Amino acid sequence: MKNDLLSLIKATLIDGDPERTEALVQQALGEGLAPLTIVEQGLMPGMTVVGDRFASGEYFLPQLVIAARCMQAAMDILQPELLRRQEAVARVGTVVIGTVKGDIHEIGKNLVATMLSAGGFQVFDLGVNVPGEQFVEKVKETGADILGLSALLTTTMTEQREVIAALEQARLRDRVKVIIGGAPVNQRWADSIGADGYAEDAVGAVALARRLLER
Ligand code: B1M
Repeated sequence: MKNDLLSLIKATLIDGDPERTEALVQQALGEGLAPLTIVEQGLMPGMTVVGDRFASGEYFLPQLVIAARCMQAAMDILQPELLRRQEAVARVGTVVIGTVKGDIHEIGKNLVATMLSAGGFQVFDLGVNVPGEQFVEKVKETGADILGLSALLTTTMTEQREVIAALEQARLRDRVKVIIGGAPVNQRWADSIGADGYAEDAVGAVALARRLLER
């Protein structure tokens, strides 16, 4: 039954029907499904199909846009739930996060920011298309422990390296841990640009951030 509901949610992204996504997500919560399960087993698989169909030329930009709308409608409902369930967590550190310059993908970054907040971090989310100088300024201003850089495009992942260079130039690199993520990047890329860590998903990002602050 729960799997049926998750499959239906997945299908709404593929079909591009935000109102139905919203209704089914409400129903799933009402039936006791955990918000993160809805994200990981309903919404994200749907988004993966949309992305694959876009890559193969079967779908075009409008289908990407509407799938993003479905995701956003779902996250508007799920985000408060994700935060509410972790209310009692003690404050563990401060994170500045954003999607790098040239890149406007925000869904994954938003999810990472939400999970970090739920995991006890104070989060300053700079949004999308963030220039390196803005990351540097915010790290300076907030004294952040962690800087999170999201990139979804092979053409923008190199910007993560530029931000690290900008931190070095501002003599802030040894004061902040840099974590990176996004579909085209991996641990090897993180190592090659001198980041402190890479996380594959939002849950992994929280675990990584906590681990880095324990050292
Ligand atoms: Co675009 N897009 N897109 N897109 N888009 C991808 C990324 C693409 C892979 C699709 C494809 O071809 N299969 C492809 C990139 C190819 C490449 O470079 N290798 C692509 C392209 C080409 C483009 C455009 C260039 C299309 C065009 O205009 N011709 C254009 C670029 C715009 C720009 O940024 N300058 C573009 C535009 C868009 C929309 C605006 C329409 C929309 C985004 C809307 C929005 O965000 N508000 C969009 C979407 C929706 C996608 C796909 C379909 C879905 C992305 C998504 O939201 N996934 C995507 C295909 C795909 O990923 N399957 C695609 C769900 C989200 C929860 O996952 O973002 O991966 P994700 O985040 C995960 C992890 O990656 C990780 O945790 C998250 C949660 O688990 N993570 C981190 C992310 N950030 C992290 C940071 C961390 C740690 C973990 O630490 C700091």
